[in-house]
Amino acid sequence: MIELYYWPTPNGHKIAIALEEMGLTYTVRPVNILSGEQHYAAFRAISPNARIPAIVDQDGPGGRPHAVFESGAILLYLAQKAPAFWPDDPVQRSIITQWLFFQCANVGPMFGQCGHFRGYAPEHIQYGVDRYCGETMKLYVLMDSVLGEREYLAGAEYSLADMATYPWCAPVIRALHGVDIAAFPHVERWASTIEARPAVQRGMAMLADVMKIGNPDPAAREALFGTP
Ligand SMILES: N[C@@H](CCC(=O)N[C@@H](CS)C(=O)NCC(=O)O)C(=O)O
Repeated sequence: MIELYYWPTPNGHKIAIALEEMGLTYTVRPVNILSGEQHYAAFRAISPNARIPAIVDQDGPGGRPHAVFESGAILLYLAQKAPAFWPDDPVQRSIITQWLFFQCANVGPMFGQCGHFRGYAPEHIQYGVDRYCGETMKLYVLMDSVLGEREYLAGAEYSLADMATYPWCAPVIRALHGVDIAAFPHVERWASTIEARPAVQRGMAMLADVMKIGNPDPAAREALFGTP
């Protein structure tokens, strides 16, 4: 049994989607990041950076519980455990890993800061908006060009890279980032194809009612953006 420490955000959705796609048995352990549960010592023992998602595989290697934090590491762990979405071909594995790391190192951080400066900063800081939303647009340009040449980010097959990237390009999130999707027709085609997958719909729906995009109240703001 896999325990999924989760809240319905783009990084959480990646793992909810992957578990659904892979058909692994799991149970959801909600971590309310708006009320500060990510800072509890018990959770930090699993996820030292105090962020969701994290998993504990009660049947880990050697039959012992194994905890994993960082969404990219979780996706790689699950793909190898299932096994699923982890092709035998080392070249294809390498390409998938590259686009997965591209998401974790670029799409997540830049889109996240774009959303922060557009939607959450307590004061309007134009430099922050320009810097991060500008980087976001550059990443959309790159993804649009890649997806103009192939079906999915890592090639002809749907992969871990798409599971990681799609939640950051879902309609409600790209609206937060001020993305005019009509300007990126290949990303739009790709996102629509992924949205139609039943496992993606189940993953995106997980605890969907508890999280609203918008300005957090002061307590949530402190939980999310406060000093240590
Ligand atoms: N690099 C991490 C990022 C995880 C992350 O930023 N999670 C956010 C939700 S999307 C979180 O837990 N935020 C709580 C906080 O910042 O206190 C990953 O990919 O897992």
